[in-house]
Order: sequence, then C-alpha cells, then structure tokens
Amino acid sequence: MTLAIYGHYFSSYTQKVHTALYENATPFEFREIGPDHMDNIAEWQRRWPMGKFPLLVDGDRQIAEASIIIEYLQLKHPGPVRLIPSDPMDALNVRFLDRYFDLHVMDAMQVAVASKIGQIPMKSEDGHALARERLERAYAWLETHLAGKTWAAGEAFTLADCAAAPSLFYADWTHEIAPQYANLRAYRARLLKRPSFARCVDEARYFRANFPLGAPDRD
Ligand SMILES: N[C@@H](CCC(=O)N[C@@H](CS)C(=O)NCC(=O)O)C(=O)O
Repeated sequence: MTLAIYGHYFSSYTQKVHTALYENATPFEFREIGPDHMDNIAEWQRRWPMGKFPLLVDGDRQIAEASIIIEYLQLKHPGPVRLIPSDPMDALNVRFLDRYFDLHVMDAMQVAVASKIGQIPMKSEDGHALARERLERAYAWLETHLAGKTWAAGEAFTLADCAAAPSLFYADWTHEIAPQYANLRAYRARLLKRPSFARCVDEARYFRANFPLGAPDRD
C-alpha cells in the first residue's frame, strides 16, 4: 500500500516530513493542498478537521503532526537512515531538539507571518518585532549548542535536523542570522546542501513570491 502525504511544497511542516521521507527514499504519493486540487482539500478536511498539514495516510491509518509522522515512519517504514536513535537517552535529546526547533524557531517565525496576513490580532510591525526578539534568543542558544557538531544532535542526521531545516530556512528570511552566529550560519548552510532538504527547497522555489514577508534574493 502506497503512503500518501497531504501537504504543500511551500509548507515548512510538509518539508520537515518530506525531508525524512527523502532521507530514506521512502516511496509515497503527494496529494497537494491547493486551489488546483479541490478534491485533495475536501478529502484532507474530511480526514483531519483540525485544518493542519501535513497528514500521512497509510492504508486504514492516518497520522497527523510532523514529528509523530516521522516517528511513525521509523516504526512502520524504517530505512537505512535512523532518524530517532536507538539509545533512549540519545532519542530523548533528539526529541528535545525537535521541540526546540518547532517551538522556539518555527513558532517565533510564524508570529511575524501570522501578524502580516491578519491571522492573529497584532499589527504586522509588532509581530515582526516580537519574532525578531524571540529568534534572537533562539539563535544565541543554538550558536553555543552547535559548537563542534555537524548536525543538531551530533554526528548523525536525525529528526531534529528534519525540524531544523525548514524552521531555520524561513526564520533566516524573517530575521537574518547575524554573522556573529557563525556556527548557526554554517549549520543552516549544511542543511541547505543536504540532498533531502535541497530537494524540498527546489520543489518550493516556484512559490517563493507567496512568502508574506517577501522572500530575499538568496538560497
Ligand atoms: N504542529 C503541526 C503544525 C502544522 C502546521 O502548522 N502546518 C501549517 C502549514 S506549514 C498549516 O497547516 N497551516 C494551515 C493553517 O494554519 O491554516 C505539525 O507539526 O504538523
């Protein structure tokens, strides 16, 4: 039975799951959520009324939440790249870092976007200022954390890097990572070169003009 993902190429959380799927060359069918695919929208809303994507469908099962989807893939469709370490304490650290990127990087970036498109009752300038302040704090912690590491949790590419790649990609567009954060800038550059995420960036290129804060001319 083929796996199916409901999502959008420009969506950070869809990219997080696509990165995991591409890491292990796991076959799946992509069901794009967009105005040209009203049938996919109807089916996704029927399956998951929370209105968030990505959503994974595997036969009779459906799984929401990007991190849970990646955990599920490892349990039911494992590949050569182990995205959650087998050692429980190492796995705990990876899960913590995954939460860090979602809650302190992705969420912070999304405040700026949500205020810009009127999704939250906050002026765009205030939303952007709040995002900057939160991102600055998140960057400072990461700069120290990443010293001497190739990937977020050390030498192995994990779930944490699947979360880091799209969150840092869009966070940098929202509040550019300053040169003083050399470890973090180098880590983001490594993520952009990783073939799994590079493919996500390429697949989303066509939609860049839709970035509410204006996409910079880089990456
Ligand atoms: N906690 C969810 C967040 C998913 C999420 O926020 N997805 C965005 C796209 S990147 C979405 O569905 N946006 C549609 C909306 O909020 O209306 C996850 O990890 O999967």
